[in-house]
Amino acid sequence: MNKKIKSIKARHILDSRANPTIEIEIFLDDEIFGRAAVPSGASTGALEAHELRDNDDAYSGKGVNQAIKNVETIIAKELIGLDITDQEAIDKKLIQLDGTENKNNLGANAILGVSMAAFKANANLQKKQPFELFPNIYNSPSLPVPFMNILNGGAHADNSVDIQEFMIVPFGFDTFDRSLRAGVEIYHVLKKRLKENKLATNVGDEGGFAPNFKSSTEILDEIMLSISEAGYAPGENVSLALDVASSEFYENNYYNIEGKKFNNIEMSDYLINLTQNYPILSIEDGLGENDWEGWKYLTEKLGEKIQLVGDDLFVTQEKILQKGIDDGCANSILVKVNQVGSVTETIDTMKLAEKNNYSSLVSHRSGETEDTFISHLCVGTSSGQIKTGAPARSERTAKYNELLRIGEIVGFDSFNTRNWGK
Ligand code: 2PG
Ligand code: MG
Repeated sequence: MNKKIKSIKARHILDSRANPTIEIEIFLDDEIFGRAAVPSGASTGALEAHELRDNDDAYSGKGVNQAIKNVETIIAKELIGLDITDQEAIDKKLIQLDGTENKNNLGANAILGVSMAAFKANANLQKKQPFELFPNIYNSPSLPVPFMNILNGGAHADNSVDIQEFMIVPFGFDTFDRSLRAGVEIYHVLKKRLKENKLATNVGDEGGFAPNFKSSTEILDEIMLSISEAGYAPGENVSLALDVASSEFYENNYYNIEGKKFNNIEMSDYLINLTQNYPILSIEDGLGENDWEGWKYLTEKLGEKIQLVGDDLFVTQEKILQKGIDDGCANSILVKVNQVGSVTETIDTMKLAEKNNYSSLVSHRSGETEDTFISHLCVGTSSGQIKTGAPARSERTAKYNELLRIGEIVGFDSFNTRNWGK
């Protein structure tokens, strides 16, 4: 059994938004290898690890030839011969080779691709599923509650909706596949209702519908009706979640939403008001990534009642999460592997979250590939929740479908409801 890295191959493939992204293969011998592809965001946090793009004439500047070159020359030279079973040593080497805080030299996309491919090669070597190699951070391996983004706005759609994601959370079921079924049925009812109301049924980047609506409350009303019409009980077995992505409309200390200009107290009160009128169990990025004062206020007001998720705020980075913990901001972190750029650092951030009673919501990016690494990440670490878009578009369903396969191994009743309803 050869445990040593024999060769590394990098290539560009296309992501779900017709942009190039990097795919890596790490070979241990002619048969055993690991393959991984890197996702890409649109509403990115300012402090995310650096995504290296060519910025030349090809692909509107979004080529990844430099990142490919970095992998096949600088990285391959140092990694060939390393022990594939020591993920921490591999990631440490990658971070050292780059030498910058935010992976500016080699590119976080290059580094993450190698890190994930190494993780998968190790799983293949050990004849295990990738999820089996993660530390059980929260619990024993379990299937997550899906956060399904069924209506897209903000930077993910060309409509008039300011809030980026309206999600349904089918939490009140005994098994993962039953929960998924509820989400799918509601998605179809929503489509039918939009059609009946002469609203567009084209979809946004994450597979959710993207019609024009005047206000968030109109949308929430429509989703509530769709849940009921599909035969489910809003708040009892299916609740709602939002990703406000408010950094996108935060300017000069004001939030520009639905034609209004709110300061951080008014923005918080707007969100609090929504939670009083709708069964919303989780709000992500309700306030901007630099508005720590607003985050503290919102956490004091709502933190005991619902999940408050920091995405742009924490960008999956341990140090920034520590600041949030110290300052009393949020109670949950969104986990995106490419915001930090390696598997080990992702795990370390999740461990810090768990130690401080912060939940971890494992997430896709709006630009995705058919890679299913995050399905394994959320089951293995037992985060209990995954956000991976609508149950439509193959790059989104790839993650749900992988969870269905994993369910055959870990048991569908290992569904982690986290007592959402109580
Ligand atoms: C988000 C994500 C994923 P993006 O804001 O949470 O839904 O979007 O990948 O564009 O940052
Ligand atoms: Mg977000």
